Amino acid sequence: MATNKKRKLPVPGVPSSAAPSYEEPTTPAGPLPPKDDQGGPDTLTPTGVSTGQPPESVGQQGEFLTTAHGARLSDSDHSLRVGRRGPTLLQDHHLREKVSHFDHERIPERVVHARGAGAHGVFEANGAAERICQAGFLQSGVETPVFVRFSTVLGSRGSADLARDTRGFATRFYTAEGNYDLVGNNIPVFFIQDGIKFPDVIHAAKPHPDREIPQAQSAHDTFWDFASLHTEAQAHTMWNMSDRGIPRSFRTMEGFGVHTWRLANADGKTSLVKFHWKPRQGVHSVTWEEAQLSNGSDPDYHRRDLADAIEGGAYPAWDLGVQVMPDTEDQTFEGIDLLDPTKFVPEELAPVQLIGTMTLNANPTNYFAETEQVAFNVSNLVPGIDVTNDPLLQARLFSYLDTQITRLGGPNWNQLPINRAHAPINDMLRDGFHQDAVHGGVAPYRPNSLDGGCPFVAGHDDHPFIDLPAPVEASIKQRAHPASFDDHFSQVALFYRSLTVVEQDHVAAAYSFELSKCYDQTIRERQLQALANIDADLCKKVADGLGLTPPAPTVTYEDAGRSAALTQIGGSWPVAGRQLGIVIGEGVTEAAVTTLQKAAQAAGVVPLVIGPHGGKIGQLIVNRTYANAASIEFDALVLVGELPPAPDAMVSGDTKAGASSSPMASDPRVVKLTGEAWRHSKAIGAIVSGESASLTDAGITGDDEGVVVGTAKQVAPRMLELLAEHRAWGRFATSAEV
Ligand code: HDE
Repeated sequence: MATNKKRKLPVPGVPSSAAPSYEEPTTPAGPLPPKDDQGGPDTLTPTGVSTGQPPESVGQQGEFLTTAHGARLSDSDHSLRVGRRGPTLLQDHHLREKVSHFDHERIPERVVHARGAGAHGVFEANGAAERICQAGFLQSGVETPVFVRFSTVLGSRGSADLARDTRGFATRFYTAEGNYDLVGNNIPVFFIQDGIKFPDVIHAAKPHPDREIPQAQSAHDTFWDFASLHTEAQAHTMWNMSDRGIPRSFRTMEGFGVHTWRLANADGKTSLVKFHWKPRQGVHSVTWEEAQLSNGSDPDYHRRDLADAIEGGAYPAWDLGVQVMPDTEDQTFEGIDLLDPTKFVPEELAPVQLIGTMTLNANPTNYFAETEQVAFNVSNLVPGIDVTNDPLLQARLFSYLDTQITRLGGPNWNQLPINRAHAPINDMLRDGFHQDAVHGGVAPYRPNSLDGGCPFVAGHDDHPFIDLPAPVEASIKQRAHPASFDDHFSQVALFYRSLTVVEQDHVAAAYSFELSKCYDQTIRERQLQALANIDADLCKKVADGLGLTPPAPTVTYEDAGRSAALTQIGGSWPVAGRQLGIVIGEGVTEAAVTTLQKAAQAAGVVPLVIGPHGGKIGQLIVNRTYANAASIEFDALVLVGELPPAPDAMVSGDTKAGASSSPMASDPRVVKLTGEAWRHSKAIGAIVSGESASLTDAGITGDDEGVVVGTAKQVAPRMLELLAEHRAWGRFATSAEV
């Protein structure tokens, strides 16, 4: 994996590692090297030995176009035909090879988590885990290459990034003891307690089988039919309805291993742990309106954001942490059954102890080869990390290996470059579709004497994987769950009541939206009953939204308390990789813009100039125009000087521009942009002496919360402070004030 030197680009997004010539090049040249921000998997043989080749040498070599068997070609634009106007010949091997390969370019997309984005990086352990885990990659100072894939769950590969959904957070550590895959989510609880229900919940959440709609959404009857009947799903559903379901960025998500895992230290002493990824960028979300706007104007919002941040040098980083619980016989902690994946352990009961840091520092070189073909496997474990009897986890141990066989076309998917372990491999697995290795010897079996007894099993001192011995209660064979799995509501109430009023309002609005999209009244009423069992206030807000009467609760349980760690509001975080929109007009004072740009760049923020037309205004390069800028692109906005209507704003019929007879002093698209930034509680600045007509047209005054008016030198530092708080939270009207 290539590691990059940190660098800063003013505006990430350039498509190639070299500027293209205007005319088509005519002199033969080798393939261009990848862009500085790109990395590929290490070049290893199928058995894990380094080839010593640079990553970019693998796919393409030489300066000439060839067939797949290496013959140089002189023409790839014309098929071999009888004369100039006659039929095409079957003997055209190049046509057949080219088209036939194209016909087979697609592989089945993932059944779930089909849409994702990946990045390479490195994990460095701080040594704090040594006392509980013997895994080599967790020992102090050890650096391990990683590949991470973030994803949505429900949508197909081409769906929009900002669906309300759980996000996958899958990390592969290429450790010296074999690959370790931590395949988690951005939400610490799951819909079901037993893996046998997974096909049910996914069938319910996926588009209806008759018309295959809606795409990438839970706002439909089958999902709420299942969730309301199967109340153990209420916990995960509530997290999805909260702001966690619409993250601002993959970079601003927490990650969770969800299940409880069993670790063993060098002395064989075991503990139970929950894994957490804590983003150094903070945990932030978009508003629901931003999510909807983005799905229309930039459906690749999260994918672009991750790639741009890495390309721009704002490398996202997460601390890996563990909550450590004693490995007791009943495997419960403070009354929480650690084998129940619909429950989490509040951080107040077991603090998250940080054991290392992951930094993502390179984009993939090729989406298909890396992000699409990466095949995570929950049973990729290393010595010192073992599973528990969580029935959801147990089913996953089967599913991941099984799914890759169909998805990647056979049993040798472990040999694909992105899946190869960085440890020596000698596995006695042989043959099968797409066998890349040329295995030697005659005895792929044990015991043997013909290959000298090779390969040997590892002794204790050779650090083998150990299936940790675990007592199993004397029992009968049955399909049943323990009584401790019966509480479906207490922690859901805990989650809701731990949020601030702004966040609670968002939850209520999300339920109202989703249920209003259901056609069936019974399903709405049944879900309202579940909400009544969680929190009467929430139930009433949603019932009001649906025009229904809130029902009375049907269950009682002990209050599970509150957890301050669950709110996303109230704090200040690094701003690197955020985007600042700088709106300018003709005749702008360039010095003011330069001051803003310099201040932004010094903080790692990407300044994007938005002008009335493309190209340049004075010496300033325009990155977006009034016509193509979308409010969701910018985390904060500064209006520089007066911004009168541009000529194209007046074209009648331009719905985005507004009516041609607009009485506004400012361009209506700037007013719309500013109004949206206002509604989404983003920081807004205006560089004017006196009043800003654009602010006034958008109904905003200089005294409003999160609004700064003044000179560039006054506005720039204040904007960065406001940006660090993510939003001007006080601007949201809350139900508490009504
Ligand atoms: Fe997955 N899951 N899952 N899952 N999952 C897949 O594996 C499955 C579960 C998660 O970026 C599939 O390679 C079953 C929990 C992520 O490539 C499949 C059950 C959690 C990803 C599969 C679960 C996850 C997957 C689809 C219930 C959070 C994306 C393609 C027993 C802890 C990985 C693939 C990537 C992907 C099955 C439950 C997270 C079909 C049967 C719980 C992040 O094998």
